[in-house]
Amino acid sequence: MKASWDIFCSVVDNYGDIGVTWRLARQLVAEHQCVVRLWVDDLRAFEKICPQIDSQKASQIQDGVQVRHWPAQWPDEAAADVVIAAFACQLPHAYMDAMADRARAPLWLNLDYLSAEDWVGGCHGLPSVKFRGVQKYFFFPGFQADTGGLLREAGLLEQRRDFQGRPQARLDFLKSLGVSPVAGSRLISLFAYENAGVASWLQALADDGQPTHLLVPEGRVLADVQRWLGEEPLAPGCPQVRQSLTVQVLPFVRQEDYDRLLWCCDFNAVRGEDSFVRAQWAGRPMLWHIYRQDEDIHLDKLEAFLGLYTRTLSPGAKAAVLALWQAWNSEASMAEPWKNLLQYWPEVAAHAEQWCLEQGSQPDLAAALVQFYLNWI
Ligand code: TRH
Repeated sequence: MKASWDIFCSVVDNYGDIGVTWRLARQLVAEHQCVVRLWVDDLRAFEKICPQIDSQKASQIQDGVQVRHWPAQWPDEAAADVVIAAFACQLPHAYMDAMADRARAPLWLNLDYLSAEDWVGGCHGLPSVKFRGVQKYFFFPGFQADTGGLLREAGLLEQRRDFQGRPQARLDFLKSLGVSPVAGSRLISLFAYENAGVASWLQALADDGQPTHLLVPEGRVLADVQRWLGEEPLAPGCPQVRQSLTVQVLPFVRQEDYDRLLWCCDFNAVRGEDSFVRAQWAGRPMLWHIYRQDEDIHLDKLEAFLGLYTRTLSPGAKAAVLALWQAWNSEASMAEPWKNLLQYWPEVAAHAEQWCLEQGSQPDLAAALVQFYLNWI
Protein backbone atom coordinates (compact mmCIF):
# COMPACT_ATOMS: atom_id res chain seq x y z
CA MET A 1 0.00 0.00 0.00
CA LYS A 2 1.26 3.48 -0.83
CA ALA A 3 1.98 5.65 2.17
CA SER A 4 -0.34 8.61 2.68
CA TRP A 5 1.16 11.98 3.55
CA ASP A 6 -0.47 15.10 4.96
CA ILE A 7 1.53 18.31 4.59
CA PHE A 8 0.33 21.33 6.52
CA CYS A 9 1.21 24.80 5.25
CA SER A 10 0.31 27.94 7.10
CA VAL A 11 1.19 30.94 4.97
CA VAL A 12 2.89 33.35 7.36
CA ASP A 13 3.71 35.88 4.68
CA ASN A 14 4.92 36.07 1.11
CA TYR A 15 5.36 32.91 -0.95
CA GLY A 16 8.11 30.81 0.63
CA ASP A 17 5.88 28.68 2.86
CA ILE A 18 3.65 27.61 0.00
CA GLY A 19 6.56 27.59 -2.46
CA VAL A 20 8.43 24.97 -0.46
CA THR A 21 5.47 22.77 0.49
CA TRP A 22 4.00 22.75 -3.02
CA ARG A 23 7.34 21.71 -4.47
CA LEU A 24 7.71 18.96 -1.88
CA ALA A 25 4.14 17.68 -2.33
CA ARG A 26 4.53 17.42 -6.10
CA GLN A 27 7.83 15.65 -5.81
CA LEU A 28 6.55 13.09 -3.32
CA VAL A 29 3.77 12.21 -5.78
CA ALA A 30 5.83 12.28 -8.97
CA GLU A 31 8.98 10.57 -7.76
CA HIS A 32 7.94 8.48 -4.77
CA GLN A 33 4.35 7.54 -5.64
CA CYS A 34 3.08 8.87 -2.31
CA VAL A 35 -0.54 9.82 -1.78
CA VAL A 36 -0.33 13.45 -0.71
CA ARG A 37 -2.77 15.95 0.72
CA LEU A 38 -1.48 19.51 0.99
CA TRP A 39 -3.43 21.59 3.50
CA VAL A 40 -3.04 25.31 2.83
CA ASP A 41 -4.69 28.11 4.80
CA ASP A 42 -4.21 30.78 2.10
CA LEU A 43 -5.01 29.63 -1.41
CA ARG A 44 -4.60 33.13 -2.83
CA ALA A 45 -0.87 33.08 -2.11
CA PHE A 46 -0.81 29.63 -3.72
CA GLU A 47 -2.54 30.96 -6.84
CA LYS A 48 0.30 33.45 -7.39
CA ILE A 49 2.93 30.76 -7.87
CA CYS A 50 0.54 28.23 -9.43
CA PRO A 51 -2.16 30.01 -11.49
CA GLN A 52 -4.19 26.83 -12.12
CA ILE A 53 -5.19 26.79 -8.43
CA ASP A 54 -8.83 27.70 -7.88
CA SER A 55 -8.72 29.66 -4.64
CA GLN A 56 -12.48 29.16 -4.14
CA LYS A 57 -12.29 25.37 -4.00
CA ALA A 58 -12.09 23.48 -0.72
CA SER A 59 -10.55 20.50 -2.49
CA GLN A 60 -8.88 20.05 -5.87
CA ILE A 61 -6.31 17.81 -7.52
CA GLN A 62 -3.25 19.54 -8.97
CA ASP A 63 -0.36 17.54 -10.43
CA GLY A 64 -1.59 14.48 -8.54
CA VAL A 65 -1.61 16.31 -5.20
CA GLN A 66 -4.88 16.69 -3.33
CA VAL A 67 -4.86 20.37 -2.44
CA ARG A 68 -7.15 21.10 0.48
CA HIS A 69 -8.09 24.42 1.94
CA TRP A 70 -7.13 24.35 5.63
CA PRO A 71 -10.27 25.86 7.11
CA ALA A 72 -10.61 27.61 10.47
CA GLN A 73 -13.22 25.00 11.39
CA TRP A 74 -11.39 21.69 11.04
CA PRO A 75 -13.36 18.96 9.21
CA ASP A 76 -13.48 15.44 10.56
CA GLU A 77 -10.55 13.84 8.70
CA ALA A 78 -8.49 10.73 9.35
CA ALA A 79 -4.76 11.29 9.85
CA ALA A 80 -2.21 10.11 7.27
CA ASP A 81 0.75 7.73 7.67
CA VAL A 82 3.18 10.64 7.58
CA VAL A 83 2.32 14.12 8.84
CA ILE A 84 4.48 17.12 8.04
CA ALA A 85 4.00 20.39 9.89
CA ALA A 86 5.90 22.83 7.69
CA PHE A 87 7.92 25.55 9.40
CA ALA A 88 6.68 24.59 12.86
CA CYS A 89 3.04 25.39 12.10
CA GLN A 90 0.54 24.32 14.74
CA LEU A 91 -1.69 21.43 13.62
CA PRO A 92 -5.43 21.55 14.33
CA HIS A 93 -6.12 19.99 17.71
CA ALA A 94 -8.77 17.64 16.33
CA TYR A 95 -6.26 16.42 13.73
CA MET A 96 -3.73 15.70 16.46
CA ASP A 97 -6.38 13.65 18.22
CA ALA A 98 -6.99 11.81 14.95
CA MET A 99 -3.23 11.06 14.79
CA ALA A 100 -3.32 9.62 18.30
CA ASP A 101 -6.50 7.62 17.56
CA ARG A 102 -4.93 5.72 14.68
CA ALA A 103 -4.26 2.03 15.22
CA ARG A 104 -0.66 2.72 14.27
CA ALA A 105 0.70 6.15 15.16
CA PRO A 106 1.84 8.23 12.17
CA LEU A 107 5.31 9.58 11.62
CA TRP A 108 5.03 13.23 12.65
CA LEU A 109 7.67 15.62 11.41
CA ASN A 110 8.38 19.27 11.79
CA LEU A 111 9.95 20.43 8.54
CA ASP A 112 12.13 23.28 9.71
CA TYR A 113 13.62 26.39 8.13
CA LEU A 114 16.74 26.09 6.03
CA SER A 115 19.98 27.03 7.72
CA ALA A 116 23.67 26.34 7.17
CA GLU A 117 24.48 26.73 10.86
CA ASP A 118 26.60 24.00 12.46
CA TRP A 119 24.06 22.96 15.08
CA VAL A 120 21.53 21.92 12.41
CA GLY A 121 23.21 18.59 11.66
CA GLY A 122 23.18 17.69 15.35
CA CYS A 123 19.45 18.35 15.70
CA HIS A 124 18.27 16.86 12.43
CA GLY A 125 16.14 13.76 13.02
CA LEU A 126 15.99 14.17 16.78
CA PRO A 127 12.74 13.58 18.69
CA SER A 128 10.84 16.70 19.64
CA VAL A 129 7.59 16.79 21.67
CA LYS A 130 5.05 13.99 22.13
CA PHE A 131 1.28 14.23 21.91
CA ARG A 132 -0.76 11.38 23.42
CA GLY A 133 2.03 8.97 22.65
CA VAL A 134 2.68 10.30 19.12
CA GLN A 135 6.29 11.38 18.76
CA LYS A 136 7.25 14.38 16.70
CA TYR A 137 10.70 14.63 15.04
CA PHE A 138 12.77 17.56 13.79
CA PHE A 139 13.60 17.41 10.13
CA PHE A 140 16.10 20.01 8.96
CA PRO A 141 16.90 20.86 5.37
CA GLY A 142 20.51 21.86 4.89
CA PHE A 143 23.69 21.92 2.88
CA GLN A 144 25.76 19.32 4.70
CA ALA A 145 25.59 15.53 4.60
CA ASP A 146 24.22 15.29 8.17
CA THR A 147 21.05 17.27 7.29
CA GLY A 148 17.93 16.53 5.24
CA GLY A 149 19.36 18.22 2.11
CA LEU A 150 17.64 20.58 -0.32
CA LEU A 151 14.56 20.26 -2.49
CA ARG A 152 15.72 19.22 -5.95
CA GLU A 153 13.54 17.44 -8.48
CA ALA A 154 14.96 14.49 -10.42
CA GLY A 155 16.59 15.66 -13.64
CA LEU A 156 16.47 19.33 -12.66
CA LEU A 157 20.15 20.05 -13.22
CA GLU A 158 20.19 18.21 -16.54
CA GLN A 159 17.15 20.22 -17.68
CA ARG A 160 18.78 23.43 -16.59
CA ARG A 161 22.03 22.68 -18.39
CA ASP A 162 20.20 21.64 -21.53
CA PHE A 163 18.26 24.93 -21.47
CA GLN A 164 21.36 27.01 -20.85
CA GLY A 165 23.11 25.20 -23.71
CA ARG A 166 20.44 26.37 -26.18
CA PRO A 167 20.68 30.16 -26.65
CA GLN A 168 17.58 30.21 -28.85
CA ALA A 169 15.50 28.53 -26.13
CA ARG A 170 16.65 31.26 -23.76
CA LEU A 171 15.73 34.04 -26.19
CA ASP A 172 12.35 32.43 -26.93
CA PHE A 173 11.55 32.12 -23.26
CA LEU A 174 12.58 35.71 -22.56
CA LYS A 175 10.49 36.84 -25.53
CA SER A 176 7.47 35.06 -24.06
CA LEU A 177 7.93 37.34 -21.04
CA GLY A 178 8.25 40.39 -23.29
CA VAL A 179 11.99 40.66 -22.67
CA SER A 180 14.43 41.37 -25.52
CA PRO A 181 17.85 42.16 -24.07
CA VAL A 182 20.35 43.85 -26.38
CA ALA A 183 23.17 41.53 -27.44
CA GLY A 184 26.09 41.59 -25.03
CA SER A 185 24.10 42.93 -22.12
CA ARG A 186 24.29 41.41 -18.68
CA LEU A 187 20.92 39.99 -17.57
CA ILE A 188 20.09 40.28 -13.87
CA SER A 189 16.97 39.28 -11.95
CA LEU A 190 16.05 41.17 -8.80
CA PHE A 191 13.72 39.51 -6.27
CA ALA A 192 14.19 41.07 -2.85
CA TYR A 193 12.54 42.72 0.12
CA GLU A 194 12.54 46.49 0.57
CA ASN A 195 16.18 47.56 0.58
CA ALA A 196 17.69 51.03 0.95
CA GLY A 197 20.81 49.74 -0.84
CA VAL A 198 18.97 49.28 -4.15
CA ALA A 199 19.58 52.84 -5.37
CA SER A 200 23.37 52.56 -5.03
CA TRP A 201 23.41 49.27 -6.93
CA LEU A 202 21.22 50.60 -9.73
CA GLN A 203 23.43 53.66 -10.01
CA ALA A 204 26.55 51.47 -10.24
CA LEU A 205 24.88 49.43 -13.00
CA ALA A 206 23.86 52.61 -14.83
CA ASP A 207 27.42 53.97 -14.64
CA ASP A 208 29.01 50.70 -15.81
CA GLY A 209 30.60 50.33 -19.25
CA GLN A 210 28.68 47.12 -19.96
CA PRO A 211 24.92 47.35 -20.49
CA THR A 212 22.70 45.61 -17.94
CA HIS A 213 19.09 44.52 -18.38
CA LEU A 214 17.51 44.23 -14.94
CA LEU A 215 14.35 42.17 -14.56
CA VAL A 216 12.27 42.92 -11.48
CA PRO A 217 9.34 40.61 -10.69
CA GLU A 218 6.46 42.56 -9.16
CA GLY A 219 6.87 42.66 -5.43
CA ARG A 220 8.27 44.33 -2.37
CA VAL A 221 11.50 45.78 -3.82
CA LEU A 222 9.65 47.62 -6.56
CA ALA A 223 9.05 50.79 -4.56
CA ASP A 224 12.82 51.28 -4.11
CA VAL A 225 13.41 50.73 -7.83
CA GLN A 226 10.64 53.17 -8.73
CA ARG A 227 12.08 55.78 -6.40
CA TRP A 228 15.50 55.56 -8.03
CA LEU A 229 13.97 55.77 -11.50
CA GLY A 230 11.69 58.62 -10.47
CA GLU A 231 8.83 56.77 -12.14
CA GLU A 232 5.73 55.82 -10.22
CA PRO A 233 4.06 53.47 -10.63
CA LEU A 234 6.11 51.13 -12.79
CA ALA A 235 3.99 48.68 -14.75
CA PRO A 236 5.17 45.31 -16.04
CA GLY A 237 6.43 45.32 -19.56
CA CYS A 238 7.73 48.82 -20.34
CA PRO A 239 11.53 49.04 -20.01
CA GLN A 240 13.05 52.18 -18.53
CA VAL A 241 16.54 53.12 -19.66
CA ARG A 242 19.06 55.07 -17.58
CA GLN A 243 22.54 55.22 -19.15
CA SER A 244 23.80 51.59 -19.28
CA LEU A 245 20.89 50.20 -17.29
CA THR A 246 17.54 48.99 -18.61
CA VAL A 247 14.98 48.22 -15.92
CA GLN A 248 11.98 46.06 -16.74
CA VAL A 249 9.25 44.98 -14.35
CA LEU A 250 7.93 41.47 -14.88
CA PRO A 251 4.62 40.05 -13.81
CA PHE A 252 4.87 37.36 -11.15
CA VAL A 253 5.21 34.10 -13.08
CA ARG A 254 4.42 30.46 -12.22
CA GLN A 255 7.09 28.62 -10.24
CA GLU A 256 8.44 26.66 -13.23
CA ASP A 257 8.85 29.86 -15.24
CA TYR A 258 10.63 31.57 -12.37
CA ASP A 259 13.17 28.74 -12.52
CA ARG A 260 13.66 29.37 -16.22
CA LEU A 261 14.07 33.06 -15.56
CA LEU A 262 16.87 32.30 -13.10
CA TRP A 263 18.50 30.00 -15.66
CA CYS A 264 18.44 32.83 -18.24
CA CYS A 265 20.16 35.40 -16.05
CA ASP A 266 23.88 36.02 -15.53
CA PHE A 267 23.24 37.07 -11.95
CA ASN A 268 20.28 36.47 -9.67
CA ALA A 269 19.28 38.44 -6.60
CA VAL A 270 16.96 36.23 -4.57
CA ARG A 271 15.41 36.18 -1.10
CA GLY A 272 13.74 34.05 1.57
CA GLU A 273 14.26 30.33 1.23
CA ASP A 274 12.90 28.79 -1.94
CA SER A 275 14.17 31.29 -4.51
CA PHE A 276 17.51 31.19 -2.68
CA VAL A 277 17.76 27.44 -3.30
CA ARG A 278 16.53 27.72 -6.89
CA ALA A 279 19.22 30.30 -7.66
CA GLN A 280 21.81 27.78 -6.48
CA TRP A 281 20.42 25.19 -8.90
CA ALA A 282 20.64 27.81 -11.67
CA GLY A 283 24.42 27.60 -11.37
CA ARG A 284 24.91 31.34 -11.75
CA PRO A 285 26.41 33.94 -9.40
CA MET A 286 23.84 35.17 -6.93
CA LEU A 287 23.00 37.52 -4.10
CA TRP A 288 20.76 36.54 -1.19
CA HIS A 289 18.46 38.89 0.66
CA ILE A 290 17.85 36.89 3.80
CA TYR A 291 14.47 37.05 5.58
CA ARG A 292 14.82 39.28 8.65
CA GLN A 293 14.26 37.68 12.03
CA ASP A 294 13.96 39.01 15.56
CA GLU A 295 17.17 39.80 17.39
CA ASP A 296 19.04 39.67 14.08
CA ILE A 297 19.39 35.88 14.24
CA HIS A 298 19.20 35.88 10.45
CA LEU A 299 22.69 37.39 10.43
CA ASP A 300 24.10 34.19 11.99
CA LYS A 301 22.39 32.22 9.24
CA LEU A 302 23.83 34.51 6.61
CA GLU A 303 27.33 34.17 8.01
CA ALA A 304 27.02 30.38 8.28
CA PHE A 305 25.97 30.08 4.65
CA LEU A 306 28.67 32.44 3.45
CA GLY A 307 31.25 30.43 5.37
CA LEU A 308 30.28 27.29 3.47
CA TYR A 309 29.60 28.89 0.12
CA THR A 310 32.86 30.82 -0.14
CA ARG A 311 35.10 28.07 1.33
CA THR A 312 36.84 27.24 -1.93
CA LEU A 313 37.11 30.75 -3.40
CA SER A 314 40.40 32.62 -3.60
CA PRO A 315 40.87 35.18 -0.80
CA GLY A 316 40.07 38.10 -3.14
CA ALA A 317 36.90 36.56 -4.58
CA LYS A 318 35.79 35.43 -1.15
CA ALA A 319 36.19 38.94 0.26
CA ALA A 320 34.28 40.34 -2.73
CA VAL A 321 31.32 37.99 -2.25
CA LEU A 322 31.24 38.57 1.50
CA ALA A 323 31.34 42.34 1.09
CA LEU A 324 28.55 42.34 -1.49
CA TRP A 325 26.21 40.07 0.48
CA GLN A 326 26.88 41.91 3.73
CA ALA A 327 26.25 45.29 2.12
CA TRP A 328 22.96 44.06 0.63
CA ASN A 329 21.76 42.64 3.92
CA SER A 330 22.67 45.71 5.92
CA GLU A 331 21.19 48.02 3.26
CA ALA A 332 24.56 49.73 2.86
CA SER A 333 26.00 51.15 -0.36
CA MET A 334 26.42 48.51 -3.08
CA ALA A 335 28.57 50.66 -5.37
CA GLU A 336 32.08 49.60 -4.32
CA PRO A 337 31.21 45.96 -3.45
CA TRP A 338 29.58 45.53 -6.88
CA LYS A 339 32.53 47.03 -8.77
CA ASN A 340 34.85 44.83 -6.76
CA LEU A 341 32.85 41.68 -7.50
CA LEU A 342 33.13 42.37 -11.23
CA GLN A 343 36.93 41.97 -10.89
CA TYR A 344 36.39 38.35 -9.88
CA TRP A 345 33.52 37.54 -12.21
CA PRO A 346 35.04 34.51 -14.03
CA GLU A 347 36.01 32.87 -10.75
CA VAL A 348 32.68 33.61 -9.06
CA ALA A 349 30.77 32.32 -12.11
CA ALA A 350 32.74 29.05 -12.25
CA HIS A 351 32.28 28.65 -8.52
CA ALA A 352 28.48 28.97 -8.79
CA GLU A 353 28.41 25.95 -11.11
CA GLN A 354 30.84 24.05 -8.90
CA TRP A 355 28.73 24.74 -5.80
CA CYS A 356 25.63 23.53 -7.64
CA LEU A 357 27.42 20.31 -8.62
CA GLU A 358 28.57 19.74 -5.06
CA GLN A 359 25.10 20.30 -3.60
CA GLY A 360 23.49 18.32 -6.40
CA SER A 361 25.55 15.25 -5.51
CA GLN A 362 23.75 14.95 -2.15
CA PRO A 363 20.40 13.23 -1.62
CA ASP A 364 17.50 15.63 -2.10
CA LEU A 365 15.06 16.57 0.64
CA ALA A 366 12.07 14.57 -0.66
CA ALA A 367 14.20 11.42 -1.00
CA ALA A 368 15.61 12.01 2.48
CA LEU A 369 12.11 12.31 3.94
CA VAL A 370 10.99 9.10 2.27
CA GLN A 371 14.12 7.34 3.53
CA PHE A 372 13.50 8.66 7.05
CA TYR A 373 10.00 7.22 6.91
CA LEU A 374 11.25 3.84 5.62
CA ASN A 375 13.84 3.67 8.39
CA TRP A 376 11.19 4.62 10.95
CA ILE A 377 8.75 1.86 9.95
O1 TRH B 1 8.43 35.00 -0.70
P1 TRH B 1 9.54 34.77 0.25
O2 TRH B 1 10.07 35.95 0.91
O3 TRH B 1 9.05 33.72 1.27
C1 TRH B 1 9.36 33.38 2.57
C2 TRH B 1 8.25 33.73 3.50
O4 TRH B 1 8.31 35.08 3.82
C3 TRH B 1 8.36 32.88 4.70
O5 TRH B 1 7.43 33.25 5.71
C4 TRH B 1 9.75 32.91 5.25
O6 TRH B 1 9.79 31.95 6.20
C5 TRH B 1 10.73 32.56 4.17
O7 TRH B 1 10.60 33.46 3.09
C6 TRH B 1 12.15 32.52 4.64
O8 TRH B 1 10.78 34.08 -0.53
P2 TRH B 1 10.97 32.62 -1.15
O9 TRH B 1 11.17 31.63 -0.05
O10 TRH B 1 12.03 32.72 -2.12
O11 TRH B 1 9.62 32.26 -1.89
C7 TRH B 1 9.23 32.83 -3.10
C8 TRH B 1 8.48 31.82 -3.93
O12 TRH B 1 7.85 32.47 -5.01
C9 TRH B 1 9.38 30.75 -4.52
O13 TRH B 1 8.74 29.49 -4.49
C10 TRH B 1 9.55 31.18 -5.98
C11 TRH B 1 8.20 31.80 -6.22
N1 TRH B 1 8.12 32.76 -7.33
C12 TRH B 1 7.31 32.47 -8.40
O14 TRH B 1 6.70 31.39 -8.46
N2 TRH B 1 7.20 33.38 -9.41
C13 TRH B 1 7.87 34.56 -9.39
O15 TRH B 1 7.72 35.38 -10.34
C14 TRH B 1 8.73 34.84 -8.29
C15 TRH B 1 9.50 36.13 -8.25
C16 TRH B 1 8.82 33.92 -7.26
